[in-house]
Amino acid sequence: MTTTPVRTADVYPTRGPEEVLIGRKDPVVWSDPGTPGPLWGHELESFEQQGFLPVEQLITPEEVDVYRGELDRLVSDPAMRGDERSSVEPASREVRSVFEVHRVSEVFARLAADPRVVGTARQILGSDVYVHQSRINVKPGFGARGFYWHSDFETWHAEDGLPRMRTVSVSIALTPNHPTNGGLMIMPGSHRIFLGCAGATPEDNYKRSLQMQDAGTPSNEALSKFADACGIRLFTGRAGSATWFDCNAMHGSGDNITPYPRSNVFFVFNSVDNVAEEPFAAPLRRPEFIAARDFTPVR
Ligand code: 6CS
Ligand code: FE
Repeated sequence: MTTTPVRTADVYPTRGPEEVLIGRKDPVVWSDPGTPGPLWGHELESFEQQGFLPVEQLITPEEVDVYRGELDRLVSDPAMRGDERSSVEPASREVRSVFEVHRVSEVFARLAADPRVVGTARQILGSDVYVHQSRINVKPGFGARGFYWHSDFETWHAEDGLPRMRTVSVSIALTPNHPTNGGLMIMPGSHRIFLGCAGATPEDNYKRSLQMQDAGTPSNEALSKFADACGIRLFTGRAGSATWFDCNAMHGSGDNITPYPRSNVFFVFNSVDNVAEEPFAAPLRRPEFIAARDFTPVR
């Protein structure tokens, strides 16, 4: 007797025939006010309101040197170039991202488990957490491509089976984020509305979507409404700065045509009470290096 895969009710339908707007059904900050952790109460409130929290210095300049060195080592390792966990720039074929860096690299594993990092994720999500995805983005200069507007949760729900919005990302800058070199842009407050995208997920969509997303892309009309209502915030900061952002924040980044790389390390923490089920709107699961199936909490 075959057992049907366990999947909870789909409260965020997406990738059907029409685009849909659904009010968020989940808290943004899951821990009780006053819960101890790296963030102050007013910072948690700001995260709740905006859907993001910039941190001027999450790691020291000396630590940046260590992690930047590790990024350079990984990116220039010939073995990594051929590894399926590396994705390359469409034009230059330079390495664009390396996934699962918390498992590939002891150095990045330690950063994910650093109390300043995992402690903040636990404080926001109100539980133990595991790494759903990690990656280093090199975003070299001279034309590296950006990422078009999207909600990460829309993909993680549709393709990875994350049932609820109890997931938080942190992007830690390993090179300066200037206003000009393809920085992260987020629409403040956009995390409160789930935008279910139109259009079914093609088979092994991830092979294209990690270079340029098509399934899960909002319409121009929806993006115009979001931008008119929320505005757009560009994140700049020194190497060592970071941005925490909610899984459902509408965000994207531009191309980087300057000579200055915009490299970062990116961790996605998911609550152990929100583990991945079967995809809600995709024919197949994505590979485990993109969507973890090991739910062991980060200690
Ligand atoms: O598909 C994903 O999981 C990845 N894609 C983007 C553009 N952002 C989130 C995540 O790293
Ligand atoms: Fe994203």
